[in-house]
Amino acid sequence: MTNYDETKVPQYELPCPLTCMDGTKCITPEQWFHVRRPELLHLFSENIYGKTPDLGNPLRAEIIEEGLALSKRALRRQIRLFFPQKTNTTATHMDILCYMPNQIKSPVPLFLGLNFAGNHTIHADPSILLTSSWIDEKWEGVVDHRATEKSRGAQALRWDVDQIIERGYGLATIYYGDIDPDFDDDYQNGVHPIFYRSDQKRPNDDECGSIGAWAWGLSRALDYFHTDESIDYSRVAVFGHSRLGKAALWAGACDERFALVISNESGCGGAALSRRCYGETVKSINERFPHWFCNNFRKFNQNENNLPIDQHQLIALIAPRPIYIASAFDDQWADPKGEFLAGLYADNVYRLTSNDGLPTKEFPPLEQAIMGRISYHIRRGRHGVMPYDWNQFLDFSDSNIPEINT
Ligand code: GTR
Repeated sequence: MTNYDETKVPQYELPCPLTCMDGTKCITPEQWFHVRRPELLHLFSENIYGKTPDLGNPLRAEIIEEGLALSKRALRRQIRLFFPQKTNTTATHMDILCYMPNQIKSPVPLFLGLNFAGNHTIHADPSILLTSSWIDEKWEGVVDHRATEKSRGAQALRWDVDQIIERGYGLATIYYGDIDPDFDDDYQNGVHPIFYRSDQKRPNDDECGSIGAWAWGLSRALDYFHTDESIDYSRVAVFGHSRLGKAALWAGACDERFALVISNESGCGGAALSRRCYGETVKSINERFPHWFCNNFRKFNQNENNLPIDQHQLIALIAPRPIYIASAFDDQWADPKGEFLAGLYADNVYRLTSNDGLPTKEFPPLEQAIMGRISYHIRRGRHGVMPYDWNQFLDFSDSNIPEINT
């Protein structure tokens, strides 16, 4: 039975982000960065998301299409990144769709986020290439798990492309199914076979599942941005909604090159504290989506208190880089309060590393965004990405992104 009753949240004690495994408490940023941060990263890899191999070289990139878009206000660029090929691999490449403001000549800061149903769904622009990857049939215009012309622009409400461009940012997106199709096939499709050693058939219990693979793809896009002169590589924000918010948080935790992180309603295994067991739980997520996390995470089904970590420490791994955590009131499944508390309990690490953190201890009223280096809002309405969310993310980025570059 799903618990939505605050009085039934079990008693719990959270592991302290600043206390090292040998009991020493970090009192300097150096201790955090050299001792505690690597410890936590290791614990998250081993117990929740799984380890992701380092393949070494950046992926080979090819610009496959370029043109003016959005009534000439933007430059559209589509880049194909090729995965290294092995005989048993079906995944060959992922496509990055970029829009850059046309009126700005200097390298632009950029939002990078995975999308759920194909790059062509984020805007009706007819020049966006349709993905040939597997897509869930629950999305509009998908036939036999493939994209059709009918699905163009189907997710446009979630991507405020015009406003993003208007405010001087670029936007880059990748269809997450190009990296790993989102169904349980024992990791035979997608990029996992590329990660396997010669005698390996599936990930070990401490090796990455799909979320780890999606996060890996985000970092490979960042490698590419390093080579693209129209993008300011030092000012790339990683954004994600729901399961893709979990991937964005994990990417931001692992890859310190991401300048800013935005989690929209990422819930269980994302920003929400596991120990609260409110809404979606570790057991329910592992049972419904056995391919998302590493197998070791299953040890904590109905056993959250034995987790050596909790999700506030995932937020802490992003410090001192700015983080925005967003919730929606009707999305109790994602435990808005647990998401807020993860931000609050990461505050001590932010104060130690940046002298700034979450400017409140109180859960805020609806649609009153709390803006600090850790920011939070809960809006009215259901699970999704709404213009209200993008308005806050853009304001937050305006006040936090320039600073990063100095
Ligand atoms: C739900 C899942 C959540 C969230 C969501 C989504 O079914 O339980 O953890 O990730 O899907 O991605 O839309």
